[in-house]
Amino acid sequence: MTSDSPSLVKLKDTLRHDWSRAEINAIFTLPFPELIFKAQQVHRQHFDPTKIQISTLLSIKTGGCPEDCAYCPQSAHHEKSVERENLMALDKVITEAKAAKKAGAERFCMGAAWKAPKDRDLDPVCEMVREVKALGLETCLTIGMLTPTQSARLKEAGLDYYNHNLDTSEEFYGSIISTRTYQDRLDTLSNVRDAGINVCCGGIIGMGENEEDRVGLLMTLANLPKHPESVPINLLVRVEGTPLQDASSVDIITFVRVIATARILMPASHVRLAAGRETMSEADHALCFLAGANSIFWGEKLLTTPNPVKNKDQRLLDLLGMNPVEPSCASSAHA
Ligand code: SAM
Ligand code: DTB
Ligand code: SF4
Repeated sequence: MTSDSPSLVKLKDTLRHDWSRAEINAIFTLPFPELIFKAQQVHRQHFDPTKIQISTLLSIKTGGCPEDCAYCPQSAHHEKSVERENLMALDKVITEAKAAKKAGAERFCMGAAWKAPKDRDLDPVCEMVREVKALGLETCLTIGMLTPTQSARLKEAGLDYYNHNLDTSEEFYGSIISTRTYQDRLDTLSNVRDAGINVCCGGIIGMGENEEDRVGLLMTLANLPKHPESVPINLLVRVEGTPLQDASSVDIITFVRVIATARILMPASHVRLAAGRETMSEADHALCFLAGANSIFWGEKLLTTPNPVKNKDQRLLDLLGMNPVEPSCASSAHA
């Protein structure tokens, strides 16, 4: 593991966790050229702007989810939800992880459509974490709410990151999900953090939220006791059969403003351009990277919906003169 240089340590010391709504709003609404310039300045203090962190997703337990998240095709509450499947066998997970590594992924993120894992589910999941890590990949899970004991077991198995999104502002949250509360989400984030696992937490843009909700989400994320190491910003994938199938689209400039503001508020975090890239042009991608996004999901599927194929992403990075971060040893999880 490489230790941070003294100057980077100093920069990290200046991270803030007391942003006011007015301050965030002032950043979010800056004239676009000023916003991008500021985001670029901050990005370059912490990262090489030509490097992109690469993660690959796998749904290890698909469909039949008891939660009612309005955006999600895996919720059993929605009419046309995806077919329910059992937990994937370990050998299949390993085959997929090997393929992801070969394709250049640094991190392998396994998702399960659970409200929370049952304690008996945790044994096979811990085994997956151990085996994926042994391949030299960083490990990430997103399997619902966790208790402190479950978090500790996953840490012990070698889990590097846990993804658990706040999705939107506390105020708008109730219009999107009724089966769990915002506080439930915050509690899991705190359990994961206390267990010493890196946190991946972000949200979705395009669910009918307003500007205040976008600012509110960013304020909650940036004012957590420690910034999430990864901040995924998803553009809603409007899936037929979900209550949000006809949600109004969001213009790319607004989406880029969210990315740039996240970059400025959480300067040392990886900001991930997550779901929604399938409908974005190369120029849209370039704007997101200029705004400070420095991570993507690589591979033709997210969990259940399509993502750009690898050739297309490779062409994009070639066009932009950008490169994936070199995979490091999985045992040295870093921010
Ligand atoms: N069940 C677990 C949970 O909700 O934490 C993990 C899987 S869940 C699919 C992970 C995240 O994917 C959600 O929190 C949400 O932010 C994102 N997501 C799900 N469906 C999406 C969609 N249609 N468009 C964009 N993001 C989506
Ligand atoms: C995140 O913020 N986005 C990813 C990952 N974390 C788990 C998931 C996106 C899912 C998009 C809908 C689907 O493919 O089912
Ligand atoms: Fe279930 Fe997660 Fe989908 Fe919500 S987002 S319905 S919790 S799989």
